[in-house]
Amino acid sequence: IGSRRTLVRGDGPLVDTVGEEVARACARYGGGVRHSAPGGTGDRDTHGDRTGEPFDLVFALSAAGPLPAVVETVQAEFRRRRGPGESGGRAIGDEGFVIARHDGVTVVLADEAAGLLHGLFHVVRLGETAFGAARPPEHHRPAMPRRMLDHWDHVDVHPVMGQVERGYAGGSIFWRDGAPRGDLGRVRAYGRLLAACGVNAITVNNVNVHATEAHLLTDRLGDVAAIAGELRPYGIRVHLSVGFASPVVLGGLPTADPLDEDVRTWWAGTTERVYETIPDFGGYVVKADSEGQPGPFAYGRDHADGANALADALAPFGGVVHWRAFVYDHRQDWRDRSTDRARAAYDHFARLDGRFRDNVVIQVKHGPIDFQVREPVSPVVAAMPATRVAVELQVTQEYTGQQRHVCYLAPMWSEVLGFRPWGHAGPTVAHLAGAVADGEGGEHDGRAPGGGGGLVGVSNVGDDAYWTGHPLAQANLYAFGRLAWAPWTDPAEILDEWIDLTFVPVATGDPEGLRRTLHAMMDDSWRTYESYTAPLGVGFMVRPGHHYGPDVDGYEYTPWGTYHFADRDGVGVDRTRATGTGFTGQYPPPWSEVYESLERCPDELLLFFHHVPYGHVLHSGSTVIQHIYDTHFAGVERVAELRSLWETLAGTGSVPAALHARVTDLLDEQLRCAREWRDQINAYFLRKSGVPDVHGRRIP
Ligand code: BDP
Repeated sequence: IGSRRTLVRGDGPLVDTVGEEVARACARYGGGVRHSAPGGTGDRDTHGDRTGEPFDLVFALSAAGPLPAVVETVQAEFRRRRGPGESGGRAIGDEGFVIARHDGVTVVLADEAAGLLHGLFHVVRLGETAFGAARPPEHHRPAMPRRMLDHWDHVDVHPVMGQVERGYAGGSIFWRDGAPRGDLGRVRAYGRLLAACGVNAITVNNVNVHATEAHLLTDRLGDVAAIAGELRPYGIRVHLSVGFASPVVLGGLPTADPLDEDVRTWWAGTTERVYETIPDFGGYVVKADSEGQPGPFAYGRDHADGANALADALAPFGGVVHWRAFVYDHRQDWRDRSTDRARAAYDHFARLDGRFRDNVVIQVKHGPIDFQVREPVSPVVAAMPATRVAVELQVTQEYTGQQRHVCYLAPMWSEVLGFRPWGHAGPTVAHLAGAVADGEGGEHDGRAPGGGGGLVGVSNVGDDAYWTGHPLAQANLYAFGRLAWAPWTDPAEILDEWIDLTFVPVATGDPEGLRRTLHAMMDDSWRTYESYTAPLGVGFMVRPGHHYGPDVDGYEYTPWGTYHFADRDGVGVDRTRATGTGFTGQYPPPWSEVYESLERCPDELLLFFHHVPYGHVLHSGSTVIQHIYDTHFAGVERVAELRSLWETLAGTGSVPAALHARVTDLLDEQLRCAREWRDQINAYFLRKSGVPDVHGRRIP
């Protein structure tokens, strides 16, 4: 872009951002930019700059007429291709854009400025190809309307969790020691990064709302407004995590009962003041009756009563409440099988379907437990056809290596988004979360009337120089945004884009070699991580508290959870209807039957659904116990290979030296940790089962 002559046509803050982005690129590469508001005619006939030279690139808002002739041609061609009935005024859509190459000019056309901004980043992604052969108008628009990152940042430093709960990339970019960091330049740069990934909403504080952050809603709202001000030019709306007890904590009321009139008035007045300060405020995120957070149960109300009270306060301003379904009794009792943690969200929420306001989004973790390396898709996603549902992913790698291990998560997310709860003929999870594929009319079976709630990710960003601690963990941030925009994209293709955008511009070495090496390291890294950690879907074999490294029985005898039930005879959790907790019954057919059946249950989830003897033979032909040994040995070998692959890039100029050194150190830690996992898991199961490894390998 920077070496081209560019015309930016339109007005408004986001169009200014596009103009500034192009100007910034030009300052580096010597192109030229002309930014003209609607009504200007100088560029119409010649589609050239002041010197009469033709433009190479034009960004134009469809309403910013009269448009340069080349743009009009592209617009007409786009309409012709869309066919009758769809050629109305706003066919491109809120955040969509049309890109074409015609008559030697690359044209980006949008109905709204946000679309132009996304078009700009698309041109950056295309690189030189954007200026090659003629290309007919291509229409791009996000599949999901809301693509949101939730920050688990604390305003105060939490005594146990630190500044960022489950953060592995340094401190918060927003807060330090109870106050705003004041580095608004960094917040602006973050907005730019997010927009380039396709994200359009964030929450700026943790879902566990402690003393100081509660005040962000009222007397400290200015701190939130300052952040919103920096993110607005990149089309990103700010949301706030709020405590359900706010009317008591902040308003001095004796109750937070959602049906109490004073409570409702308090929420209405408070919310009105929020919108006076931040007119484009997104809404609230609430974790209620979960892990010690207050909620409607205290008043004998249910989660629909709770969510609707906040939704009513937000509705006049177009705001939404993201109400999390992560509700379980963390004092579960295994004498009562129905207290299975996996069942809890469905047991609480499914029966409330139809009772939520249109501006309530139920935010569901992708699996029924808690972001483990392998879980089935949460049955809640398919259980609420009359409710808007958002799917929540964990971009921060709490249970997947904490940004010290290479673990590219897009393949996992892609499996989740592509899962079809009703089998082949039904919609995917992406559809249920609101995704509309290009060419689809907009309605799809199973999607809630108000549209789906979108995709939410728990952010993996901090104040680290590489943003994400592990430089390769940036790929997860990028992939989150891209999958929220286009859930059907191949994870390997997303990785390619990320490699091109991140390394190729600075690489002096062989870009193809770099690409091959990074693919070899990252494509399967999630499965590699799974292979040397918790096997076959059991999960939670982590050290309690911080959740890094192995501890097979760390949580096994706590009331918070029981996850593997290993004894001398076998392992796994019986969640069947026949003899277990009955969790399989929360799925519609065919999955209720597939998971119930020991014969049909997929290997990778076997121990999530069944308790089996160590000698049970998997579909793969191996026994459970031999599978555990084999995958743990192989996983460590694979990490050693990753380490060698990365070594081949040393000194090649393909990646900056400091970055190379950082990743090398992290790979050393990954290898150390993978060996620790292998040895503990293998030793544990060897002792429990007494069954030796058929290959006689050393198990300490
Ligand atoms: C768990 C985290 C905890 C979060 C919780 C949540 O360990 O820090 O508060 O999820 O989602 O995975 O609220």
